Amino acid sequence: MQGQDPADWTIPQDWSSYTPAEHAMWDRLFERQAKMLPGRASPTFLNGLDVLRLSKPGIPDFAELSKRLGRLTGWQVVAVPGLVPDEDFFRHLANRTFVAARFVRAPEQMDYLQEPDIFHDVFGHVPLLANPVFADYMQAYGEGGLRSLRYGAMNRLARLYWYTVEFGLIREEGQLRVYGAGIVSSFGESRFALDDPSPSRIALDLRRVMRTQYRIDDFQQTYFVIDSFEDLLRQTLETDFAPLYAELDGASDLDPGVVLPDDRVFHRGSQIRTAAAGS
Ligand code: HBI
Ligand code: FE
Repeated sequence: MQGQDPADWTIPQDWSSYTPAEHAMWDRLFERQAKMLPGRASPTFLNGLDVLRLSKPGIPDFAELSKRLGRLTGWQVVAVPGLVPDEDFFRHLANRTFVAARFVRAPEQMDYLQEPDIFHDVFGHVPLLANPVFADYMQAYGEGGLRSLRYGAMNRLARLYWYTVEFGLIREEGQLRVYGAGIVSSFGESRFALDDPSPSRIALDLRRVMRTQYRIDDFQQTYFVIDSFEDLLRQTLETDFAPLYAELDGASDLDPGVVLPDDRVFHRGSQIRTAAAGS
């Protein structure tokens, strides 16, 4: 059992204290996504749901989940009160520990909540940690995050996390699929990210993503597409980030909705949703 040490931020999940209403909320959220994700989510994500037995009813017990996950990729899931400071978050990832909220959203938050709850963190993030390549990527991200703090470049790495781990798309068998936790855990955005003409869909390039700002209060205006998790990991491991951070210091930030001439564009978004919201 992890301690209460502040830099650790972990707390007991206290699984037995969940109420029937909280278990029912998890089941409602799970059923809704499980019905609409086949054919829409990356098969790697769907496979993770299966091998981790996340499809069984009720809120997962992190101790059981961590045993299964640990056998597959060495990752553990531990409970925290909510968002933890970046440095502590990175250190957990570098140690193959995924920190997950233990609270379940309220019924009125069914369709949107700002702060990640257990459904976002466990249904959204944990299945891909069962995949060895993505498990390596998340650990490399944590190690890179700790290094980025020395260059004051945390915000650039946060963008990479946002446009891959949270809101990433992947092209598999020529089709675009969702894999980002923020998308797969969201009923509305699982559709919007693939089907809606409003957002752009652009091939991921590290430099491009690290210059691109993001919205936290609405669906994304641009989704970045990777060719494979292997390619994402390779780009990250092969990059020497120190000179990249220096190079990016000379480049301007990009608004979330722009399309550049040398972007590899799968879909040029109309940005109608944002224009309408802005009016
Ligand atoms: N804390 N618990 C938790 N979960 C996250 O996903 C998280 C975080 N702190 C910071 C953070 N994510 C992002 O800003 C990372 O890019 C650092
Ligand atoms: Fe998240």
